[in-house]
Amino acid sequence: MPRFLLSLSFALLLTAARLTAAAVVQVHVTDAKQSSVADAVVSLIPLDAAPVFTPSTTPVVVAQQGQEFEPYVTVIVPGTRVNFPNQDNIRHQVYSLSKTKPFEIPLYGPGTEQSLLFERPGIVALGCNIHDWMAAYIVIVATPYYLKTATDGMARLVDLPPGRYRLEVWHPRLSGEANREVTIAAGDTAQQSITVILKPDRRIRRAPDGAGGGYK
Ligand SMILES: [Cu+2]
Repeated sequence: MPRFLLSLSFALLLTAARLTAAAVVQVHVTDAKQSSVADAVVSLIPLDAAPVFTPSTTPVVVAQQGQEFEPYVTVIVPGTRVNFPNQDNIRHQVYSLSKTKPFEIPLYGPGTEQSLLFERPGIVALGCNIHDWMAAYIVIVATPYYLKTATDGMARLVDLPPGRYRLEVWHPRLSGEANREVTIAAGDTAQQSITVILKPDRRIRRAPDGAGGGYK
């Protein structure tokens, strides 16, 4: 092949790669005081095509550990099963009053596990009927593109097909809504900064260790 044809086809190949190359979006979530916000759920919902997502095949775990839920915030897609192992030496009674998935698991003991399927997108606030301070959230998002912010308030979403998305941020203490439309170009590494208004932390403080709260 003549050299110019070779370089032409190489150039065309490069262009094609650039048009379809996956993009990266780095989202930084801060509060009104410009402090980084951890445990915020960042999701990108495709607007040009219906999102395709598959539930995780490995079990997603929300444990009861030291009379707390662990982790505090869990993000999954619809159709995901979540296991709730009791890793304490006392019993717990996990429930949710949320519209997305109201449930009440009967009291269950140390070393046992209960499991539930989450089919609808939405927010599920978890509580324990025995330990008032126990609180956690399961966020079900209908998109494969999601992450929780780390302690530096950052979420780095990769492998994004180019196109238009609704960028949504959710946090347990979010006041109002936090979303915007973004257009992602092929091969791009985009930065997005989102400031959220957070309500005061009203979590119930647990009793100091040894001061009660156990229920055998
Ligand atoms: Cu409990």
